[in-house]
Amino acid sequence: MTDTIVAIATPAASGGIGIVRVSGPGVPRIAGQLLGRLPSPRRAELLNARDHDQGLIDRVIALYFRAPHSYTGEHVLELHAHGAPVILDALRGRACALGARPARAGEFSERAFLNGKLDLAQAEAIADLIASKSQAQARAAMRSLQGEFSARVQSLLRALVDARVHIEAAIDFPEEEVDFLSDPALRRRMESLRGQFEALLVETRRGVRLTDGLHVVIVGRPNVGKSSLLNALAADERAIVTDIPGTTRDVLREEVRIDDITLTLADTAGLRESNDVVESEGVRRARAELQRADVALLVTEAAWMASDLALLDELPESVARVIVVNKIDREGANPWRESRDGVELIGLSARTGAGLQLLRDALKQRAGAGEADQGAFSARARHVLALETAQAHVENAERTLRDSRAGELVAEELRQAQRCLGEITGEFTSEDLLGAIFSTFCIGK
Ligand SMILES: Nc1nc2c(ncn2[C@@H]2O[C@H](COP(=O)(O)OP(=O)(O)OP(=O)(O)O)[C@@H](O)[C@H]2O)c(=O)[nH]1
Ligand SMILES: [Mg+2]
Repeated sequence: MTDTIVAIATPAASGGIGIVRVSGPGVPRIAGQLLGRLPSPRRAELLNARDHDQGLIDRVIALYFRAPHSYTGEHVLELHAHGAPVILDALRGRACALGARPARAGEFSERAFLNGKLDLAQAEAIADLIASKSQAQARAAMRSLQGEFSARVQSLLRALVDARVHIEAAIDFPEEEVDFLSDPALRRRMESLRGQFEALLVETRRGVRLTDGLHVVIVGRPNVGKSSLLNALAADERAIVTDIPGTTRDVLREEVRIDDITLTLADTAGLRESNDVVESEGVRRARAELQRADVALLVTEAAWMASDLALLDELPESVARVIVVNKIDREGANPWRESRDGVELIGLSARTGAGLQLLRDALKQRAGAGEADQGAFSARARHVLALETAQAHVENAERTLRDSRAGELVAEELRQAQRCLGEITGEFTSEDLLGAIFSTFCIGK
């Protein structure tokens, strides 16, 4: 039988109201002892919460949700007390004395998941909603919590199962198997499946960008003004700026908000060959940082531009590129922005701030500003990975079907793909994965 858990659900600080939450089969008994009686389900009742010696701990608004009609699916009791940490501690302590135990991080949500109240992607959306730093992030997380992302995964799962059933039926009738498997309708079905994977992957990657914020890496040769640009965007003297080439050695990260979007900016060491051990290490780190970037922000100056563009050649395809031609104040030029072959070029001055807004706008577009208003949902890197792996299995299945018509192998690839999708919603999960996910939640959630 499950035990009963208790936690303070509000932040650990003084506030107008603080909430203690209890979940599990022991709720009716604990309420009886603590409050004198169990409140009627779903009715706010003002009751005295008393200690073991009948001393008054606090007068609280008590809310009882009878299983299974609660967040966790178990009996849940919420005590809305005065928001003093000592009072909340006393209520929690009393619940423990009456048989509850302190909840682990995320344990209420984990129980909600285990009792089928939410799937895993929805549970993750709750954590993302709580952690969201902008309206856009909150809206996207709300959509996932409402099940929009899960519904997309489920519909893909159904298409996958249909294809599998089709193929397994063929295997069951060996004399007709080859005919079945060379049916053009089956091939079309597999093609359409691949298309659906592609579409969901695009949206899921966008969801991850919205959830995590964009990772922008500032690179360029020494002394072009990378650190100055970081400082200008952060509106703070974060990085050391000097006229000595090779000033920055380490990677310096700074979180920057542009309107509704969060960016992580990374300033890096200027790229050049160097005999200095420390600087060489800095250059190595700059290159490593680039491999993880969503956007590479290449800083250059008008005179260097042609040769500096070659630095972009080493970048992975998936990394977006924005080029900043800095120090336009020297020529007295006006800020400018143009787009060449999908690459943004912006002329600005990190020193005077002229043209900085053009750069902010460009970054905002890259980060998918406005996407949250177009129905984007929140997602996590783990979802992208599962989708990519599932997609690879579907591609294997398609190839096997085309090249060898080995029904068993095709069916097995599709089964694997199904497993991967099931990991997103939590149909297939290991204890380890669940532990890893819920342990990042806050206590009381
Ligand atoms: N005139 C002018 N000077 C600038 C501008 N931006 C930066 N500088 C100057 O260029 C020099 C180098 O600036 P940094 O920001 O340290 O350049 P960096 O690219 O970070 O250099 P490293 O860390 O050595 O790679 C400093 O003297 C800055 O004041 C600008 O927009 N206009
Ligand atoms: Mg620097």
